Amino acid sequence: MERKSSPIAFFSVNNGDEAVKLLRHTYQEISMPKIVVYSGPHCHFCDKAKALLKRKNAEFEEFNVTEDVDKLDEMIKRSNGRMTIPQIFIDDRHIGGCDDLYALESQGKLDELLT
Ligand SMILES: N[C@@H](CCC(=O)N[C@@H](CS)C(=O)NCC(=O)O)C(=O)O
Repeated sequence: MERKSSPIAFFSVNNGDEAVKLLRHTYQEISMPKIVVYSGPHCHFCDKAKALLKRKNAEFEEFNVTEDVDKLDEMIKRSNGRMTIPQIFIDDRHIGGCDDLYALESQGKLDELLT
């Protein structure tokens, strides 16, 4: 499963608590799934999908495909021809659109994909 790569950080800390805090933060960064949302403006389904991800404290990268034709092509290819927005990917797994994301949530399957 692909995870976000994290740059190696060099830091100095004053005490153990600070070191633990920094290590925990770094671990969380590394273990977070990589989420991509292809979206556009004035899109109710995009807003609704992003609201659910935000409620879950899931960070995501967002591409406005109405302003970026390369990203639009990428979205269509990655989603096997689907052209509606949003299209959502978690760790390169194609989730689908807003309804698909909410369906995973109501089946109790979303949290495991986000951790
Ligand atoms: N069922 C889809 C609906 C998505 C949808 O209809 N999105 C609109 C924008 S809010 C869209 O892409 N419309 C263009 C089209 O239908 O071709 C989902 O849950 O994501």
